[in-house]
Amino acid sequence: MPVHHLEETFQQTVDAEIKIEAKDWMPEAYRKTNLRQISQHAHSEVVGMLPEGNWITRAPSLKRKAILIAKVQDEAGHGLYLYSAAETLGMSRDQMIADLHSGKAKYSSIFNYPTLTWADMGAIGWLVDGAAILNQVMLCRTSYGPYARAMVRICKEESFHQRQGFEALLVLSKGTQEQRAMCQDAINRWWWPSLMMFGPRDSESTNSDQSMKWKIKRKTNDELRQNFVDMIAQQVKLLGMTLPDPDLKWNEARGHYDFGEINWDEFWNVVKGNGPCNRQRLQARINAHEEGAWVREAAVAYAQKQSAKQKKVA
Ligand code: BYC
Repeated sequence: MPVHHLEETFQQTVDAEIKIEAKDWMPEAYRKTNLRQISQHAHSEVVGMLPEGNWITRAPSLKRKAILIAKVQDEAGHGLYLYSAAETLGMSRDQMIADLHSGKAKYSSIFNYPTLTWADMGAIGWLVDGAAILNQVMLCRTSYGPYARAMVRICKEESFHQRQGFEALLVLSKGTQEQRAMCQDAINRWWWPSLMMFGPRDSESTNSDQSMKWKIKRKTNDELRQNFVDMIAQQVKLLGMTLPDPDLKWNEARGHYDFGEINWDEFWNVVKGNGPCNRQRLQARINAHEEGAWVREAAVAYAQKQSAKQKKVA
């Protein structure tokens, strides 16, 4: 069949909300865009373990420590489901990880900020996971089957993450003067970077038009960012805290909150590798990979022994 017929049939399949599966014909650019997005998403989950992992040994109680360990472990799991989904598009996990380590592949800007106090664990859960969930609920309906199915389970786990973060902040917000100040400070530092997670403005978003047409993305960056602001502007009232934006104001005519200008120079600076923790995060991943080499070698040796044994029996 000529390629333009294949492309037409492909678009009709997408428009009919039928999932695209690994063995189906797909335009090369569709395969590449999904591979880019899913692998970046996987890298974000894995690098995302680092800022929170920093607080496991310093959690204020056994209960908080157990919750934090479970959450960080969940992120590792999310990385694994997503690497598997990405592999169906024809790139090995080793190659994806090599691209992360060489700086070729991106991961979310948000994980290049430091976690300075315990309240940051709450702010990450509430704001960062809150932003992630809005994006990921949309991705449960993405057109590529393996990605959509991975997202369903991830979203269930993320919603627990967000609630535990909000609850941790709620406790601080009812605490001493110092605890309340720590809570407000964490919100101040994480608010703007959380808004940046949704990516550049739609007018600057190079991939959005095509990704919307192929239903890889179901909502644009600006739509999701607005949904997030509307949700958080309400929830922050329950904490008795404020968001660090003097321009945040309900707009009756639009039925949405207006909000201030994001510092896009800061965003692009972080995306290009020059944020406060970019080098530290990448180095931590490279070290972990190198230190884990013996585990991979042992697993391969064991698998070889098992298959040799089976061959002998056969
Ligand atoms: N950071 O054309 P655009 C989590 C890049 S993990 C860095 O709009 P697209 C969690 C973008 O890649 C949350 N780079 O792109 C884990 C593109 O560059 P390339 C991670 C960014 O793909 C642990 C360029 O800017 N979630 O939840 O249509 C603990 C132009 O952008 C960012 C996902 O990965 C950014 N923030 O839309 C706690 C969700 N934004 O690749 C929590 C899946 C943009 O062309 N990803 N760029 O060189 C997506 O939904 C989309 O990829 C995005 C961007 C909405 C992020």
